[in-house]
Amino acid sequence: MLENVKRKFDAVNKLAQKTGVQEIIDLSKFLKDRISHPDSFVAMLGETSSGKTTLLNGFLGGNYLYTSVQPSTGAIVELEFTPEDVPYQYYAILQNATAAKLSKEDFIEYSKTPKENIKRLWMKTQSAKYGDCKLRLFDTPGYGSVIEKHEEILTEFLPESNIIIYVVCHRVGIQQDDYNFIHYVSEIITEDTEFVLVINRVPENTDKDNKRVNEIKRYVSDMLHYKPQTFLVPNIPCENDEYPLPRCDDLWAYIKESIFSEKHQKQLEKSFEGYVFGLFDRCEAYITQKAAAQKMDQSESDILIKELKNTITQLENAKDQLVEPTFEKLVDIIPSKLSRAKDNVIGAIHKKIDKSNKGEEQQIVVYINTHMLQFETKKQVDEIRFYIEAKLTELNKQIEDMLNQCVQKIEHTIELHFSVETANMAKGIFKKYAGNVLEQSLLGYFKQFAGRGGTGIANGAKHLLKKVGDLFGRTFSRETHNKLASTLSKIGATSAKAVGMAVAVGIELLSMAVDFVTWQGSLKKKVTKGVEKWHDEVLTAIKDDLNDLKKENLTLQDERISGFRKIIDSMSERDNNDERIDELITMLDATRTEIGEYSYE
Ligand SMILES: Nc1nc2c(ncn2[C@@H]2O[C@H](COP(=O)(O)OP(=O)(O)OP(=O)(O)O)[C@@H](O)[C@H]2O)c(=O)[nH]1
Ligand SMILES: [Mg+2]
Repeated sequence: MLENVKRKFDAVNKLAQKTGVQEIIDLSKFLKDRISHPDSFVAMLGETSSGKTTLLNGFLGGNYLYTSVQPSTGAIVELEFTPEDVPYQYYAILQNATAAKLSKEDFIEYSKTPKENIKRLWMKTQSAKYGDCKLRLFDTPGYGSVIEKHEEILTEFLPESNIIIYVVCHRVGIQQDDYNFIHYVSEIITEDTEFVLVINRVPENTDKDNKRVNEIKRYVSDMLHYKPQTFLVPNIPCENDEYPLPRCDDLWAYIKESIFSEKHQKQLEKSFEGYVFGLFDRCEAYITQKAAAQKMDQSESDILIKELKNTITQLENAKDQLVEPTFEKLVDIIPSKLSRAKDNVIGAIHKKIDKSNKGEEQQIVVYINTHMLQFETKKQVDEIRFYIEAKLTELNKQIEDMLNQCVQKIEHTIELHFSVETANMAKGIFKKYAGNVLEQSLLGYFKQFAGRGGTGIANGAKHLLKKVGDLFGRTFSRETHNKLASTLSKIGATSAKAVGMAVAVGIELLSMAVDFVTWQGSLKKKVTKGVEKWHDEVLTAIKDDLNDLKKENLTLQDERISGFRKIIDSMSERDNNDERIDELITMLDATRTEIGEYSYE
C-alpha cells in the first residue's frame, strides 16, 4: 500500500536529511512513521446503556471493558489494534500529553471513574487483521457526560473520525438526547466521515417491518438528510446474570471493508502524497532562503530584515488592537444578548400558558416539555451563534487584509531597491511562506499529533487543507475556521443539554388540586426558573468557549510571527559555504524532477 507515496517520500527524505535542519529532520521522521502505519479512527457514540461497550467486548471476544446497567463508561477509552507484535498493554494518556502505563485493574477502575488528570485511556493490542494499518476504536460515555465533561469528543475526536458508529437501544428508541447528539455530530463532521447506525438489542423474530426499527431509521435519516448504513444487533436473553457477548460480525466486517475501500485508500494516498510535497516545500523554503541570503548584498539584506521586523511588529500589534478588543467586545455583549434571549423564551412560553384553556393542562405541560423549551432556546442560541460567527469571521478578514498589505508593501520595497536577480529570489521567499498550503497542512498535522508527545489525535487522511486560492494568509484561516465551527457546535450542544436538565417542568403540578388560574401562575413560575437555570449555564459555557477561542487566535498569531522570524534567522546567519548551497540547490532541483507536481484533484 502507498508504494507510490513511499517512493516519493524516500526522495524527499534524502533532501530533508541533507539540509541538516533539526526541525525538517523531525518532520521527516514523523511522516515516515505515519506513512508506514496509517491509522483509521472509529468512534462509538450513543446514549448511556445503549450497549456500546458491550459491542466492543463482543468485538474483542472477551470482557475486557467494564459494562453495567448504570452509566458505566466515564472516560474516553481508545482501543488500538496495531500490526506491531505487542501483548495487551494498558495506558492512561494524561492531560499533559504523556502516557502512563497502567495495570489492567487500574485501567478498568479509571474507565469507570477517571481521575482528573486523565485525558483518555488507551488499550493497545496486536492484530494482523488490518495489514500495516492501525485501527483506533474509541469508546465514549453517554451524551450527558460528553457535553459536561468530555467536550474534546465533539471538538477533537469526531472531526478526526473516519467512521462514527451510533448505537441506539431498540427498547428505548430515539430520545431527545439522541436528537441533540446526532444534530451536533452532523454539524461537525465533514462528508468524508461515515455515519453508521446500530440498532442494538433487537428482540428475536423482529421482521423488516418492525415499527420501532423503522421509526429509529426514519428519525436518524431525517436528521442526517441521508440514509445511513444500518445494522440490527439481536438481543441476547440473560441467563443467571450471564449472557454471551453479542456477535455482530457483519458490522465489524463492514467497518473493515469501509476502511479498506478504494475510496478511503485513495483519500489516504492523496493526503500522504500532499504531506510529502509539504515536506518538500519546507526544504525548498529553507534552501531558497539560504540561497537568497547568500546572493543579496548587505544593503538589500538590511532592507529586507527591516521590512520583516516591521511586519512582525504589525502582527504583534494586531493581537492588542484586533484580537483582544474583538473578544472583549464579545464577552461584553453576550450577557445582554443572552439575557434578552432568556426573556424571549420565557415570554413565548408564558404567552402559550396564558392562552391555554381549562382542561388542557396535561397537553400544555407535554407541549412545553417536549417541544417549546427546545425549540425556543435553540432559536435564540442560533442567533447568538450567528452573531459570534459573524464577528470572528470579520476579525479573520481584518487580519488577512493586514497581512496582505504587509506583503504587498514588502514586495514593493523589493522592487524599488533590489537588483533584478535578487528581487525575484527575495519575492520567492514570500511566495514560499505565503502560499504554502501543503507545508501548512503538514505542520498542522504534526502539531496536532506529534506536538502532543505522540499522544494526540490526528487523522492523516483529514489534515490536508484544500487549496483555496493563492491569497496570502488564506490557508491559515481554515484552521481557525474549523476551531470556530466546533466551538459553535459545542455552544449549541451545551444549550440543548442545559434545556434537557430543565425538562419535566411542571409535571408535578398536574397531580395537584389547584384552580386553573393558580395552576397557570405556578407553571409560569416553574418555566421562568427552568429557563433562568438554562441561561446561567449557557452563559458560563459561552464565556469559557470564547476564552478558549481567544487563546487559539493568539497562538495562531504567534505562529505567523514565528514564521517571519524564521526568515529573519535564515537571512542573518549567512552560510559562507557556497559549495554547500550549490549542492543543496542541485539536489533540490533533482528531487523536484523526481517527484513531479502535486495535483489537487
Ligand atoms: N441481556 C443483555 N444485556 C445486554 C446486552 N447488551 C448490553 N447489555 C447490558 O446492558 C447494560 C449496558 O451496556 P453497556 O455496554 O455498559 O452500555 P454503554 O452504552 O457502554 O453505556 P455507558 O458506558 O454508560 O455509556 C450492561 O449491563 C450490559 O450487560 C444484550 O445483548 N443482552
Ligand atoms: Mg460504556
